[in-house]
Amino acid sequence: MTVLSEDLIAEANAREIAALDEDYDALGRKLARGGLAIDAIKDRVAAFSVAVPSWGAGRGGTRFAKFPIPGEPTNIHEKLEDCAVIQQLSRVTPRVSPHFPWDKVGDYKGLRQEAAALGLGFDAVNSNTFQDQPGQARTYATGSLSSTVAATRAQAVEHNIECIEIGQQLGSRDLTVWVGDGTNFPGQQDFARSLDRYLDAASQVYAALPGDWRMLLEHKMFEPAFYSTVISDWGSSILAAQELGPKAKCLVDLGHHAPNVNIEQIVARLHRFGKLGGFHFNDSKYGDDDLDSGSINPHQLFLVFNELVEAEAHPRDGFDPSYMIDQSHNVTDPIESMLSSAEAITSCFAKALLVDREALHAAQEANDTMMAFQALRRPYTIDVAPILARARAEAGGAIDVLATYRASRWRERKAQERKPVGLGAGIV
Ligand code: PSV
Ligand code: MN
Ligand code: MN
Repeated sequence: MTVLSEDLIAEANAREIAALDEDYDALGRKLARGGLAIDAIKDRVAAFSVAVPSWGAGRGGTRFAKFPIPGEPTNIHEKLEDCAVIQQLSRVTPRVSPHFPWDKVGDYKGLRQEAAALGLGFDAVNSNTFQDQPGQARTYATGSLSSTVAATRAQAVEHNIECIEIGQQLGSRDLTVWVGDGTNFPGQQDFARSLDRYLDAASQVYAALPGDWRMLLEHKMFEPAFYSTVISDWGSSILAAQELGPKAKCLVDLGHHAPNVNIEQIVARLHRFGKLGGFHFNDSKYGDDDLDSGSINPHQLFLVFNELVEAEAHPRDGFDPSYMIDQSHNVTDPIESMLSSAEAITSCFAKALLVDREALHAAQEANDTMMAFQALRRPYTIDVAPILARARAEAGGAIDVLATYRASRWRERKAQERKPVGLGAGIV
């Protein structure tokens, strides 16, 4: 079952194919001069994928406002439909990362079948102990896994175990744990004892992981706690992961670091110690902005992928990071943002594949700084769009994803069918 008409995509592609062939052939000749076979790069790109977040399918909003749009999904079923649109057009987003209890339903086996019928699977399951939910016995105002209140810690452990059980029914194999636990005042809590409590509770979650599962620890420097956060940085994250055991890995959300931190170096460090578990891709100008991937600092995204391609070529203790998008779409149609982000992420991967690693390593060994830099600079400046478009078209996706999406009038059609969200006027 396809959500968009295959004919619509085929007709749109027919209008673009001649220009794409020309661009692909020209790029192929350019790459061949450097000893690269464009078809081999295209095959690697065709095998690449990144999961989309169920929560990213709706308009996110900020602490101050939310501006819903007509036709926005209001439940996990409608979110899956929208994710299927992204996958049908882009062919790089075959999995959805669900968040609980936001995506709670009665029948998870049924949900898995529903997703499969739409051409989708499930990625990492995200637990939520950073908000109180209606009917919840204990508040997380004192923290969750690190709370001073034993019954609250037990509740948070139980929720994470429930997420694992749901994930097993959905076919996931990772549990992503981000806790907002921390403090707003110096002296509010003891740094060491908070971490002890977190580790003790997290180890109970860890003990419930099925054999082939991983627990991805997501760190974040601040927000909602503005003085200290229990798992605040990659240092705390890797120490916790090392303490918990081999199935615990670190997840890097690109927006969760102090300003100007060298994230690509963190990636290399985590890989060196076998603890690179995955990513939440997004972009950031000031903090955890959840802006669209590559919209602010595409160069950083490229440098991250450069480390990933390097790591894959030199696996220390395996190499299997989960790639997910984690964005909040406040002023765009979320489908368009995720189409554009998936393209930005995939193009950084493709550019990283173009790096002449022999030349790079030789320049590094010879301390030839300029040539080492040029080994990264040259591929970064190459427009890889024809490679991505060709890979998409061969898989049945759209050459021009955004134009084809607009031509489908998906959102307008859904605006007629779906119930309106909140107070959104929706008229610009
Ligand atoms: C926290 O800021 C975070 O990045 C975590 O991944 C949460 O699960 C997600 O955002 C919620 O939007
Ligand atoms: Mn995140
Ligand atoms: Mn975040």
